[in-house]
Amino acid sequence: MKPRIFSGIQPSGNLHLGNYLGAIRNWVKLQDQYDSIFCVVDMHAITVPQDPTELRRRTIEVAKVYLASGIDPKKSTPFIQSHISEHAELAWILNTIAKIPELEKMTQFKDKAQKAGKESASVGLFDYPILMASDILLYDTELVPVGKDQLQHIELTRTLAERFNKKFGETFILPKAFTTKESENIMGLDDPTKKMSKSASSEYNYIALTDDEETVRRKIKKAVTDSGSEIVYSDDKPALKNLINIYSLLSEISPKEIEKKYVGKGYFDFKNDLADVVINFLQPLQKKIEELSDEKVLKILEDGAKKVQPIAKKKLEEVKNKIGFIG
Ligand code: AQP
Repeated sequence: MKPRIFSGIQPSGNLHLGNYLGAIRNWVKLQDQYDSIFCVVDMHAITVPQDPTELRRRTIEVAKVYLASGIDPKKSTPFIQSHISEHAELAWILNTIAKIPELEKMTQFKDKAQKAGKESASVGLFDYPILMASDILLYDTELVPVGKDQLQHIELTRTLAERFNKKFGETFILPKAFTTKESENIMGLDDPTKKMSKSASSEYNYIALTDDEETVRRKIKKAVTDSGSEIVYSDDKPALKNLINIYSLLSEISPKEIEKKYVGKGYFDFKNDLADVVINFLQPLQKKIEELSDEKVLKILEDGAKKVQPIAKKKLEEVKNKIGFIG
């Protein structure tokens, strides 16, 4: 039996290059070696307000991106989180062994609560990492391919699994995070100190996977750069480093080679070529997305839910039995 990986993306906005380079790209590579489960985490998405019609549309859209990017339903299992009620049930049980300070120190909660205004942040937003732990632990996941921003949540998942195992006996596998060095964090085009994010207030923060040619050129033109005019890959130039990373990951040309290519040239040439690289990547992906019908995608998601349901059911029954619930 192959070891299992689990990961997911929230249908909370337009998917962007960060989601692709930080997560989906790795999933596609890993699906041959691992028993792969990829979820559209709609229950996570509602931790911040969502328009119901948009949520439905985006849930299907995220699944289309998975499939168009190369997630193959013959090798992997995509499904919608809310179709498997065990996620919420296990999250409730894990809530009872998690400690409030453990959640209070989660960076993502602090950032998002600040964005929402502390008074308006939902309890669901606070509890988000526990639901994520439940997603992962339900399926005996060994590896979780995520972007760097999620590492703290995986650490908490391990802590909770260990605590449960100690208290009630061996039940959960302790999962490990999987990240790749280059794609650890794709930063915002408008601010290289913050990650590219679908819920960013400005559309100039991200390149959405659905952006058209004109939009990509406009956003890259507007992307912030550092002082000086040379194209160098260095920590002192975080904005440029981020743009070179995107260029490199999408073109498979190393940052060193990119530096060489632009000796004697400036930002104008570099940004023009970067826009070409991004557009050349996005256009075939967008064509594949358009070719997928909603009906076909929903069928794949339903089949996926049917496949994972018995795994989730069995694990939850084991947990309920161990904590003393009458089956
Ligand atoms: N900027 C990023 N760089 C690398 N990886 C990223 N991911 C997200 N942003 C970047 C990875 O994408 C996966 C799905 O993320 P998510 O939708 O579950 O939530 P998120 O991490 O909170 O992503 P966003 O885009 O910032 O969404 P919002 O704004 O809705 O919260 C994860 O594996 C994540 O690491």
